[in-house]
Amino acid sequence: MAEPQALAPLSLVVLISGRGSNLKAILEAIDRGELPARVSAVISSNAGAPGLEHARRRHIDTLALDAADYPQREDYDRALQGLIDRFEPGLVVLAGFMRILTPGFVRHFSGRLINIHPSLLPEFRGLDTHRRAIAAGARLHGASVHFVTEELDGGPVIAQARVPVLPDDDARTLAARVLAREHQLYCQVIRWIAEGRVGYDGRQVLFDGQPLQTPLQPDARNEDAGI
Ligand code: NHR
Ligand code: GAR
Repeated sequence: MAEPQALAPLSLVVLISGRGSNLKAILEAIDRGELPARVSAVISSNAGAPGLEHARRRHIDTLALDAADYPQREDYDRALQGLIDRFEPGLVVLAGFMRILTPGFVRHFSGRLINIHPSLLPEFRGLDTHRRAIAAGARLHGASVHFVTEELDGGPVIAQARVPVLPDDDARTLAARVLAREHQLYCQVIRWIAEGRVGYDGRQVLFDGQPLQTPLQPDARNEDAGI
């Protein structure tokens, strides 16, 4: 029998627009040896994104692509695609990336493009999710990781983290509670993809080779059932 081989680390390109706390959580999980991946590049839609600094400090290639230089969305996305392809990533990770991506871009990276969205999809697609969840009287909120398709926040969901909405919550306190869970959730999903346990066949999510019926809930605890 051959010895089990260490997996080659999955090469990631991470796209951000702002703070970059999910990026930071990914880098820290890699540093702790919990994620068999490497961040090959970080690309921001905004040159002033604080998240770029995390990457620079670690001597990771960073790039910023300013929308003002590309009046047409297709041109921006073609340039972005060209930058990403140079790194030949196994996975492209949207981490607080705030631009809608064109169908050609999404098709090019199909099956290797994931996003974390701050709601329990299919609820609250789009922006401003925490305020909208509170306004709707939701008792349960959270985050979802999904493969990106042409349909905005409509791609197949891989995994979710559920978070209670507390009576005194405002959008800020709720966002902070969700964000802490996002960091764990995103690292777990990227680990499954790196291990080859999660994939996408163009239609549905596969987990250990089987179509996934409902989103995974990596650290659901028994008491969640009572929420
Ligand atoms: N692109 C496609 N094709 N499909 C998805 O599912 C995508 C996507 C691009 C980004 C992230 C998403 C989120 O998690 C995401 C998913 C930006 C907007 C948006 O309206 C909406 C959803 C998401 C990201 N962006 C505005 C735009 O015109 C700009 C808003 C701003 O700059 O503040 O691109 O929520
Ligand atoms: C996260 O909450 C992420 O889910 C959300 O923005 C935040 C980014 O935080 N993403 C979107 O709303 C995508 N439209 P971060 O920059 O600290 O990772």
